[in-house]
Amino acid sequence: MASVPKPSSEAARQAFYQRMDRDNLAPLWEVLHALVPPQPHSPCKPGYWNYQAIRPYIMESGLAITAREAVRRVLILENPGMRGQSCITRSLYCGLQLILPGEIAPSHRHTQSALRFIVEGSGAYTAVNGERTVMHPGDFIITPAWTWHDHGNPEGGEPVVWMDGLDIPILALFDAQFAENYPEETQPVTACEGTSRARYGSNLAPLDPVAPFGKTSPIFSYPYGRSREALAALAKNGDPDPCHGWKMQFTNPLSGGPAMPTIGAFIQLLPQGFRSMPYRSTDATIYSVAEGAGNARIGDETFSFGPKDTFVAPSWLPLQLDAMEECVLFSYSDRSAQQALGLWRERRG
Ligand code: 1HN
Repeated sequence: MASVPKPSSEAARQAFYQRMDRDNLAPLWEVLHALVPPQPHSPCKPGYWNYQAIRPYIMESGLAITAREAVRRVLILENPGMRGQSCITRSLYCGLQLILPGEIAPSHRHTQSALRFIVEGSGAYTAVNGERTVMHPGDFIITPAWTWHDHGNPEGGEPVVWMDGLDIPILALFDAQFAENYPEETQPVTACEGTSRARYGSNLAPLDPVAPFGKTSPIFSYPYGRSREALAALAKNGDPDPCHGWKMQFTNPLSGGPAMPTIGAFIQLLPQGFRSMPYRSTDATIYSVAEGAGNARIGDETFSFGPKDTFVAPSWLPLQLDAMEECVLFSYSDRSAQQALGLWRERRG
């Protein structure tokens, strides 16, 4: 009768591992628990950037290098638990980009998708596939994957700073990155400003349904005025959600789904004195404060935030928001990607 073999000694095991190691083999049982944790276990930590404290570095970058030489003059917001990895969460990149009057950031395209949330200043533009849109604080702007894009700030204007959010680590995970430069510094303007909004963002759509940017929204600029007006109207009716206040997702009008296939973007209003019920979800989320001040409790850390500040809540750590004043928060996460793959979970309370 076959009997269960006697386990080898620890020393014999180690010798066994060393022998197989030479053939690029490793025993699963030594790493199984770490590979399949009972709940998210991330190197991503809560993080907070006070805009008034970091603004001098952003402005100093304007003296250190031109936008042309830098290609993109950006200070990366690195997650404190993942320094040196150019990411704010495991799946997303975040930076603050400066463009000074008279500067251009040259045209290129890449398979990474980008979003912009305008933090300070007006009058700079971004161009996407031949159409320019002028930036104002609070505007949400998309650069769909593989679209030519360049930025500029006309002479005589003011410095403009925006938050860039990109899905760089997602493309890196899949090794699906491609990039190329446009043959000239700026792409030609082929459509007047507002064309995309007229065509797709006016509760109208062309009769022949074409999605110019595939799964990404054909509207590449969502002005703050419109988002703010919608939030104000919602707040006049009904009660805020206990976890989110009045929170809305930026959508792709052709699909009704999220504006970008990998990144979800949101805007929410918290009335003055609102204290949210703790909330956790599997999408680590980056917040930019458009208006107001309050406290964000993330896990066991608490940050006091004000206008233009950034904070990040990792996957599955409870987030609780306290609004000392009426607040408007922009946020983005990889929720679109997780939902498309059936991975996303949330827990209220
Ligand atoms: C990029 O193309 C932009 O177009 C900003 O403004 C930040 C970070 C990494 C790679 C490409 C932009 C970027 C980027």
